[in-house]
Amino acid sequence: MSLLWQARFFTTIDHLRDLPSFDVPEIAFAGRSNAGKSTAINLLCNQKKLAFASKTPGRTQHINYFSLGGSHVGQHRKDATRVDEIRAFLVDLPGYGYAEVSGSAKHHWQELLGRYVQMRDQLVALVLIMDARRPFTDLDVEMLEWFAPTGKPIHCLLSKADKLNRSESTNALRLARTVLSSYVDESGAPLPFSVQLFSALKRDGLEEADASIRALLGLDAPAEDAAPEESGDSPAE
Ligand SMILES: Nc1nc2c(ncn2[C@@H]2O[C@H](COP(=O)(O)OP(=O)(O)O)[C@@H](O)[C@H]2O)c(=O)[nH]1
Ligand SMILES: [Mg+2]
Repeated sequence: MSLLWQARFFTTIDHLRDLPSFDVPEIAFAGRSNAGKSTAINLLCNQKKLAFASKTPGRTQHINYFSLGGSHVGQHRKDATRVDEIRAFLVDLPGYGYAEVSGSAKHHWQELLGRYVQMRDQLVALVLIMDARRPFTDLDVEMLEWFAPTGKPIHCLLSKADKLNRSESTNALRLARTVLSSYVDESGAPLPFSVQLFSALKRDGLEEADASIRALLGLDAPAEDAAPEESGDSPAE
């Protein structure tokens, strides 16, 4: 059982001034509308309706926060989250590139997304979800380039990998690695960007994604009061 299974809805915000002021790490999920972001979050968190997955894309124009820790699986939904026990947040960003969002609303969200990923200190990494059949669209590249200057990691999920056959998947992964390795810092060192194939439908890549997210959030470190001799054994997946 992953710690991500403890995720529960925390808050939804429309303005950056309303971002939670907790000093815990958060990881944000970004991607084009319809890329499979909600489906991926639900699967990773083992909950059917945590994030809103829909056939009508573009509906979730808010930033949704899900807390990890401070609650327990099986706890009643209405029980209060113990905010002092929250260990991390998963952040569901509004999907970008939805054609029917009007000009000014689109602009508002693009700007908000850009400022959030560039300025947010608590943000430790980005999970960028791209359809494996058409990754690195202009808006994905824009997101990559907004975030690159922070020097923080991006873990890419090439989603809906079940739509590709074996050789297409291999090629998609290889190509994505090539694109990502072209991003370097001022000294020419590669940025901490990684990528994997992911299929929510077939649950392919689920363990790898889960492990990456937990590692990026620093959730694998033993709890503070744990006896030192008990470390070393990792819990079963
Ligand atoms: N074949 C396939 N379809 C998927 C997968 N993940 C999501 N989808 C479908 O893609 C559509 C958009 O998914 P959703 O999670 O709502 O995308 P979001 O807009 O990025 O949150 C839905 O119809 C999903 O059922 C996947 O792994 N494989
Ligand atoms: Mg969604």
